[in-house]
Amino acid sequence: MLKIWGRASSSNVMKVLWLCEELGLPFERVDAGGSFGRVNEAAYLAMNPMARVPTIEEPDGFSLWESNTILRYLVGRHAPGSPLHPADPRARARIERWMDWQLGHLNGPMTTILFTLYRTPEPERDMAALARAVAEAQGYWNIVEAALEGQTWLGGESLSLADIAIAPYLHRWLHFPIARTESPRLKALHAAMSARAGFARHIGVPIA
Ligand SMILES: N[C@@H](CCC(=O)N[C@@H](CS)C(=O)NCC(=O)O)C(=O)O
Repeated sequence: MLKIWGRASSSNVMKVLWLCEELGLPFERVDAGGSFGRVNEAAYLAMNPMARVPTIEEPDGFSLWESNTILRYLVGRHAPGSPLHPADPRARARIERWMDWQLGHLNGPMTTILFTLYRTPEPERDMAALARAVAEAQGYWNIVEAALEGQTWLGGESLSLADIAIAPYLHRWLHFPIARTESPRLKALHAAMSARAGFARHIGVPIA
């Protein structure tokens, strides 16, 4: 059975868990990272030299790290040509750009907000950095809000890896105790995600 190494509270682990549910793929999740440690043990580092989560491990010993690469790999292996990650180059590229954008742009300010509000004691919080991160993230979410005009899903007509890659961050953005611009299309996307069992189980949970 597929083994997924990583704590359930990790956004990057959450993406992989939701995809496995969409694919109907049985898996065993093993706690690692954060207070669970393990990521600096030699056996883990041999699979993932970045000492981060998630890492997937298949029964024959094949292992892989980088969450968005894992998403692409699992669709390619278990549901090639699926609308989750279609074969058509243009349809695929429209989805992949949001995956790269999530990693290259959205991730930074969203991590700052999470760490400031949930991982740092109140007296030690850098509120100026928090304000800068909220402003930057708001700009990025405005881009998503505009892109959703006339469509429910981010990458096209149906659920795709674009949605799964941004899902943990969308859930957090809409639930962080911060001031946000009204965003009806983001809320509609979140509602559509919430109707999927895998999202509800692994992502639509209290922020920790
Ligand atoms: N680009 C990597 C980032 C992986 C990453 O930074 N994961 C975080 C959790 S979201 C982590 O491992 N943090 C350290 C830890 O949990 O011990 C990916 O998408 O997989």
